[in-house]
Amino acid sequence: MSGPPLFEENGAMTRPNIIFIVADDLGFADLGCYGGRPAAFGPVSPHIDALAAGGLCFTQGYANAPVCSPTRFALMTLRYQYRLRGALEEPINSRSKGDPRLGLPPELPTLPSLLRDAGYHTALVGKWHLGYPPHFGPLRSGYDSYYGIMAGGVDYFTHCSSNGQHDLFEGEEPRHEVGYLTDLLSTRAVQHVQRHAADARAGKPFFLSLHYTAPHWPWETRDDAAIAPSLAANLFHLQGGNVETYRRMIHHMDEGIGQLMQALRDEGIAHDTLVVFTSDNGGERFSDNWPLVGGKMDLTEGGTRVPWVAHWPAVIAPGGVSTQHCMTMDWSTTMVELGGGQPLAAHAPDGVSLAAVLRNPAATFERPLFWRMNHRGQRALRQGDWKYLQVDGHEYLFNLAQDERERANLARVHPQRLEELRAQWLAWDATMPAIPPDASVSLGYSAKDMPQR
Ligand SMILES: [Ca+2]
Repeated sequence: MSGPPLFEENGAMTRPNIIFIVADDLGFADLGCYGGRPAAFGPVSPHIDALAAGGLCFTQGYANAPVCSPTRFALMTLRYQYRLRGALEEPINSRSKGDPRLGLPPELPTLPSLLRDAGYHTALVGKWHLGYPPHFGPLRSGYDSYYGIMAGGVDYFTHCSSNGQHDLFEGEEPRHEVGYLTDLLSTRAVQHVQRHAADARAGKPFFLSLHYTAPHWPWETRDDAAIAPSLAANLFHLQGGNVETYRRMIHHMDEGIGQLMQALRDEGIAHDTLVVFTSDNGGERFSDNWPLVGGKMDLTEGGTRVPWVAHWPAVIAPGGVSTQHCMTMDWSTTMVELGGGQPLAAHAPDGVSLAAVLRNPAATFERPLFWRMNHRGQRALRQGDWKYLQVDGHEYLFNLAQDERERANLARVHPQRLEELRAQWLAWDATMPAIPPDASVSLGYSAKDMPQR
């Protein structure tokens, strides 16, 4: 389980501080380091691009789901989210408030609880989206401290969710602050690093989850406070937004990440801190998922393939690119392992550790990845270069090495392979609880609001 970088010559184990940064609905090609185009104001993501240049970029990394809360269940539990009733909501919405089934059960071991038990200080700054108190909440699932939002999305200025209720909390107490949410989260993260740096240097590492809501709707930049009151009735913001606004929202997050990295350097702990950056699902309406097709809610590649950047000077060589196939729960499993956490046998991870890949990006291994969605009856399996996909009852077979845009359907060319992969998917699905009839699918808009492709 451990390798050279975890042990000093004297045998003492050195464990990294860990900062896990999640963007919300950020697409595969929204960042410069993933081929994104510069905006009119300049590069969109210079600080994240610098993290990639100084660390390791994954080109074949995925989210556990193409929508928010299911991916977060997997992130927290190190397991396929389909095992939990709350994760079968696509996604959890404000109507689930008070429902004792629809959240992350506090008795389960989690990424933060396993790290806390291993001696880490654990904190969540940002979005939770795994059910509401009194039944659920970050402080009940392993975080020592919490500052952020409980819902799937809030207005960046009023900090109210779709049902109009205030949704910014310190622990479980409402917190009222003036400011643009992305900046408030960045400031908190920087303060957190400053507050815990001395402990970290003295041997008590920290685990900080920094879950931005950017660049999720509503389409507000730091300069758009004036439009916030007009959005309260519908945060989906179907009458607004554009690519330039969207890119500025990413840029504001990127600036915060730049401040965070500067704080790590100022405190002298950047070398021994693992920073991971990703998105919880594929991009939404203004996102760039090129060359992938589809987006949020889809099991085509644009809905699930997301950026994965890892930066850890003590261990990861700069400038690396990895083709390792992986998904969210693999990263959770990796972080628990690097932190010396011990998953419980009764809740054995479905995730697989990527620690060896961080040390040697050329050392890839076979990693079949499975998905399913209630929405449109979608199924997907990635196995090597091949992908089995079902949408609306239609089956497809793609060779992603030749066609990652999933336009060249090989189902009739390779019927035997299609059959094998379908059988593999069905065998996996049989190990997961079925989708109950009352599981909800929530779409914010339809073709009557904007044309589909
Ligand atoms: Ca999301």
